[in-house]
Amino acid sequence: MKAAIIGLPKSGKSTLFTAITGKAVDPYAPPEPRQTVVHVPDERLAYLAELHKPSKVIEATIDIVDVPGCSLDDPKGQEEWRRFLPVVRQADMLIVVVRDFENDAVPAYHDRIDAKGDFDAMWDEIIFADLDTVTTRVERIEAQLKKPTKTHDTEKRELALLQRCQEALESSEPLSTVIAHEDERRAVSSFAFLTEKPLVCIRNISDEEASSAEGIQAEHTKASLALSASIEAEIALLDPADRAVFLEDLGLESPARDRLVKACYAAGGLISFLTVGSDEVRAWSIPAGTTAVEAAGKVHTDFARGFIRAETVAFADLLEHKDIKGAKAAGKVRKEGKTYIVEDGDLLNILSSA
Ligand SMILES: Nc1nc2c(ncn2[C@@H]2O[C@H](COP(=O)(O)OP(=O)(O)OP(=O)(O)O)[C@@H](O)[C@H]2O)c(=O)[nH]1
Ligand SMILES: [Mg+2]
Repeated sequence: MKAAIIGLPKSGKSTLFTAITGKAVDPYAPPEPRQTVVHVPDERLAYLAELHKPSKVIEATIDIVDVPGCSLDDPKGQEEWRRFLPVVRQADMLIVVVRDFENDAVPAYHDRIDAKGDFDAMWDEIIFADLDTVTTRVERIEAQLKKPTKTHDTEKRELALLQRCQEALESSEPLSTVIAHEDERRAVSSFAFLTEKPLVCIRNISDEEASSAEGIQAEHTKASLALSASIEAEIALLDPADRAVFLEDLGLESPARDRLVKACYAAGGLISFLTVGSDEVRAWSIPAGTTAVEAAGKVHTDFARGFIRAETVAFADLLEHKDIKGAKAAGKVRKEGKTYIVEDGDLLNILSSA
């Protein structure tokens, strides 16, 4: 699971990245994408670790990449944006940061503070990136269809789908509204369209607004959040013991990193399942709707191949009956087959012949 932070220049992306990593970003470093791994906080792991005393506790993770902003209305900026696009396409999710803070020392893009307007400008670029890909491909297939090849049927099918994509993009609609079926998704997966990816919008607000503000209501966002990247970065750079007091003073329940992870989980429709053993207690993130055999494959490809069944217990049932033994005695441990849809907080013990 990878999320890319994108946005107009100086909207506070790298400041947010600092808030996530707790490490200052060198302001003189060349503008290149940088990546970090964020652990998904999960209190259930602490309980399981207490029970099983494993040698390792492993949280689920999300990779987050900070992409430099580009001035999209000058040719040099456009060229840079195109250079960074492959990195953005590799991500499963987009985090768009828009500026809504006053800071005289930092000139605002186009000399205005207009969060919704900036979001719309960014949305246009996202749409345009996909439209560019689609148009190039449509032209190539049309040329191909003029040649006497034997693959015309497949090409015509792809063309029809891409023309529907083109129409949607031309009216600023994301491709997630066009590509609904699994076979369509497979047919276009190599393009890694941006408007198929879930989008989280971050409104980067002024310091004094920190706790009460809301995210911007923009169409096509799956989740939105308001935060002050500079305050959050300052807090993240403090000694861990001092952070809680500052967060509480600001009326914040948790640091930006945890709120962002939650928003990513919500936007991506992600859930976590858990595995326990004497060596490790671990959380794994999966999209909601994942089957038991797919979840087994996430743990180990062999487990999916040799899948027999998954002994399953919901974490809430385990908690109620203290441990797996107690849950078993209460009849809460189920035997589930390949097609079982895994729920958030399921503990899975996968039995496999492999
Ligand atoms: N007052 C205030 N200043 C901020 C905030 N977030 C960022 N800044 C300042 O805005 C400037 C730009 O922030 P960055 O985080 O580097 O912005 P960016 O989006 O990464 O910029 P590019 O990568 O160049 O596009 C820095 O001087 C930050 O200190 C904020 O929430 N409040
Ligand atoms: Mg930056």
